[in-house]
Amino acid sequence: MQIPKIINEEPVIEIKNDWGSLKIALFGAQIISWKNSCNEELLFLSDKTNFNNKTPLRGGIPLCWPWFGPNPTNKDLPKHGFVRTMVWNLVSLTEIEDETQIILECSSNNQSQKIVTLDFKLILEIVLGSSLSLTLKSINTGTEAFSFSSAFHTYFLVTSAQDAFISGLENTEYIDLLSSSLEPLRQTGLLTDLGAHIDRDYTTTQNSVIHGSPSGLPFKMEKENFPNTVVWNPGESLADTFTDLNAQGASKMVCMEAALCNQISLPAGESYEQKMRLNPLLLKK
Ligand code: TA6
Repeated sequence: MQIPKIINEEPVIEIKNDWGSLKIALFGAQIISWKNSCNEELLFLSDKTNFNNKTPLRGGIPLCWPWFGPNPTNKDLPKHGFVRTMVWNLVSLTEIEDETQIILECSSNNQSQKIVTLDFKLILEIVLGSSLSLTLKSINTGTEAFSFSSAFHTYFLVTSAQDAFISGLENTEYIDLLSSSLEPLRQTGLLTDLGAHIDRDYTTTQNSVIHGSPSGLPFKMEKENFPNTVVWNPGESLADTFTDLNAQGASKMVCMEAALCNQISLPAGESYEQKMRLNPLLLKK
């Protein structure tokens, strides 16, 4: 088993195989780098990320759980839940033919019980192969049902957010989270203008494709049990007000997120599996 390296004071697992490489911070089980076999970075990580083991890391693939966005009943609770600021355990790292599988786990503890009294265990399987796949298993280890929502809040690296675009959402409905109206709107054509402030919840979606990676490859996001696709960029001027991002960073990122925005109930003793696969549309090996 690999001993995590310490990068910026964070324990980080580094994986390399014929398909590329990954860096995974145990803090949040967060993938903070994914490179292809040509050593080209595919994910955005802000230069201003706070590596302080307290605040969420700005970039890569944060995991939002047990709620996505603000907590539905208590706005004082941390946005996007709390497992992105928990330290996860590395369970196994296995080579399966030319792919590498990493299993990470986290469970309710004193820290999480101070926020909400849920008894849970999460198992995250990451597989680096021709695609990058993440499977999250949420297990209710308690005696009562609880509700949760979730997301893989992926930050894609793009050459220019202004020029990047998303296909696959044409003719689907979305809620504009920047508007006070919750009236659904309909996407006509490709989703462009991703450099300006955008925050949209496409409510019933299948696969979508992001175009504009410096690798030259479009990336298809395939998902199971994540009905929503959320698209977010703060835009340059808002990004400049963040402590962990700036205008230059915002111009190089687009979040295209596999999300379950409406909470679902998980009965005691049961589990629920959700999957996201990121697939470069032309493979380089
Ligand atoms: O997924 C979009 C969103 O919910 C936006 O509203 C925006 O705030 C973003 O997530 C980032 O949230 P964070 O808590 O990581 O700053």
